[in-house]
Amino acid sequence: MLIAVITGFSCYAQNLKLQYDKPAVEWTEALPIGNGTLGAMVFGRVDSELIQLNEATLWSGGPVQKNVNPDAFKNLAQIREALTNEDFEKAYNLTKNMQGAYSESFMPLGDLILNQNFNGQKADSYNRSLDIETGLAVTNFKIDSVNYKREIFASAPAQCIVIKLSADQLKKLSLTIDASSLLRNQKTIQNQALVLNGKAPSHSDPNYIDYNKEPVIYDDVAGCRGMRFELIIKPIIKDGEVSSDGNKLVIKNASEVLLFVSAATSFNGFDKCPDSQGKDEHKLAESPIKKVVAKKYDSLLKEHIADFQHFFNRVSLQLNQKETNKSNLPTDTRLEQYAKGEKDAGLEALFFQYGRYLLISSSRTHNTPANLQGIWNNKLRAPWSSNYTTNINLQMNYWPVESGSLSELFFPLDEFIKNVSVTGAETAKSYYHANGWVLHHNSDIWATTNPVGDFGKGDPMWANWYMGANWLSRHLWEHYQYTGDVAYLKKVYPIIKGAAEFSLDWLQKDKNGYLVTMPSTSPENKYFYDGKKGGVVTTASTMDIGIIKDLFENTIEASKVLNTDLEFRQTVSQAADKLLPFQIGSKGQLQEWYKDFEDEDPHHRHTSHLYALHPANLISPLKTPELAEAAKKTLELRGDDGTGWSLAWKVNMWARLLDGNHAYKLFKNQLRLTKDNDPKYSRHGGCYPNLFDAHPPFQIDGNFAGTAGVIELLMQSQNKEIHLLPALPDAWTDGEIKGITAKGNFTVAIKWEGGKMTQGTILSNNGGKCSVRAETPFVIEKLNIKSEKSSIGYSAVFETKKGISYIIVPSK
Ligand code: FUC
Repeated sequence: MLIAVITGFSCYAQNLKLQYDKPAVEWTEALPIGNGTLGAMVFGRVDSELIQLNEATLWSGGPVQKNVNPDAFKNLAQIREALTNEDFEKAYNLTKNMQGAYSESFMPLGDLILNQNFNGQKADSYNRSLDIETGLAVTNFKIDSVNYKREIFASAPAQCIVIKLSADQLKKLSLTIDASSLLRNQKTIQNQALVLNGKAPSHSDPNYIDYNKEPVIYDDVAGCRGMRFELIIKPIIKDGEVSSDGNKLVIKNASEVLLFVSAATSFNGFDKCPDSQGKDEHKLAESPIKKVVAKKYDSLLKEHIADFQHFFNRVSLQLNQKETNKSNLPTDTRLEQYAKGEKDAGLEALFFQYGRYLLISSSRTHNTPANLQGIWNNKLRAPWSSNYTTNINLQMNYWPVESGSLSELFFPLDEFIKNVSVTGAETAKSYYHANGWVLHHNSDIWATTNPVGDFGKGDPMWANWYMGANWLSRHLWEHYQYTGDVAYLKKVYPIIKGAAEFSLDWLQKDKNGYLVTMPSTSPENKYFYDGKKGGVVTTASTMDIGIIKDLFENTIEASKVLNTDLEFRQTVSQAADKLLPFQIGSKGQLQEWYKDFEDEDPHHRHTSHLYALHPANLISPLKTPELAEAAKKTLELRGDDGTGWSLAWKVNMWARLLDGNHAYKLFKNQLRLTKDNDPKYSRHGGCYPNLFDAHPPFQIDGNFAGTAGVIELLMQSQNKEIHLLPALPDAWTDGEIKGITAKGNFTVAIKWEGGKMTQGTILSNNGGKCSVRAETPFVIEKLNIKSEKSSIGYSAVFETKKGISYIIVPSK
């Protein structure tokens, strides 16, 4: 569907479709749809259509055990002593004693299979597509002069997936409908509907653990581990008849088939037994079906599109409109041509909007933020449990939520943070005898907060990382910064404060009187010491210092906004002043470690020590030019390759360094076609034929961070100002972005030609002061305020009125 966007400058159509001329073979060729809770991957196969299903709350396990490792604390003083004596090996081994159980895993729901017998006849005129402006996936093909069409969307208002099968001749639809699940289940036919009831495992080991004979278990003596679930598939047909064959539905000679797919679990909150205290999954799955069966397809589609576009249409992006438009080509062909070096700014804009599409489709369920794969997973043991990994990945998922104008979709993460602040307070107390709350590197729907690793079997390099609570608190603060919602800040302030309280207890004094963290790691890298020994556990990695400094600054700011907690503010402020300063190493780089150690892997995918540059804004070319230069050196040393998410993070970082061309180089790498089974296209970060980010394997964070990165190239709003076109790549000569959000709750539009801004618009949603910066001199129309030259570009400050748009044009 083409939708005209009235931009205020011009009227154009965005053509945002993924399309293919053959069915999906691999899962990463199938097309994702989702209503935030129910997800489906549509393969578009002709005679055996596969629609793989997920439900966002379907996880293995049950509520976390309190005080999971009562002996952990005993090791802490000894680790600190070993670190003071630089006995890194001892510190490493003792740190292992502080691990606990692994997080649980996100589970696949099942497969829906539609077998339509065409007596071996081949289809022609085949095409399938996903329109990301509507969330509608369509498969068309022709067999024996009949044109068949399958349409599918996941509706949030109707809380179900709607499928319509049609043909251009009457009574041509004969098919069987079956479902299966990798989880324990039983199928029945009830009221002409297929019903699959099942139970999730009581525990699943992560996919990288192979020492247990039974990695997936179902014991659930107390009814407290392993949630129940139900999947219902209900057909409504025009003409023909429905019957059953065993546990399959059989449809004969229908002219149109509507299928309604609904599913629910008994998940009732992170702290409730999912079985004995669980919700009634039957009622929950049945209730949407009861409502939709009486509705017309067209009105369900209309309702869905209105709901979806309420979010999607807020932002539009056009790049290089004069370039050859390739939107009529199959998406995989576009990716292949792009890999050969051909230009395709339309594909880049599609990838940008796809991140927003995926967030709208995966982040609308209470307590359940988008996980490592959003809500799409077909494996019993998904990579890294498809869990919440907090040393980068979970946070990255939410980078575009505010700037990409999807602020309401932050609520699942907001609720999750509240949950982990509860379990994390227990962990802080039992593990460290500390106040506040702590979260280590892995979590799940049960709000796990302990260090994972199965009690000493994991590597502290990833398992023992202490900064999850602190980093997530930045998201609460950012939500306030973007919305200006003081009532919200008041509600979440105790959580931000709790993270700061833990950090105050966690910090130790080093020999020079600086406050440092010990133990500490720099996820998931190693340093060399004593010649060639690889060390992991250290004192004060730069990331720790950056995260705590940022947290302290935000806590202080928040307490000022709320005019509260003066004494605590002073304590935090004194601690902030004593934090170990950032250090510049012998290569001119921002040092990653306490000492200027060499990295075991200089091109390591994590660029954790640059946290202060991005996502925080403690380092910037404007505020701290020397440190920004060191950060640049660090990025150069890390190189321009990496996993999907690593490339995306570097896009954001180069944008913050105001180097759009370097950022664009990384962004192009994000769009490198990846296919797991094709040596020509494998072994690199990039994206799959369905534009899912490839770590590889699929991991959705790179999609989201790529979207956020494009915004960072076109507009930044740290340093209490709006910077228009701060890092425009030369490759994007002309373009227009509309509807993005800047901190302070401003809606921003920018248009540029020949690499220069021609117009900016800032709509003030809250009123208040606005500082603007641009590369070239400008004037704010009507107010007649002229920009002044500054160390970087030109800037101006003006007072805004709520609801008023301000036009910014270049001055002669
Ligand atoms: C972090 C990364 C890995 C992967 C995993 C889910 O641990 O280092 O590359 O993304 O999370």
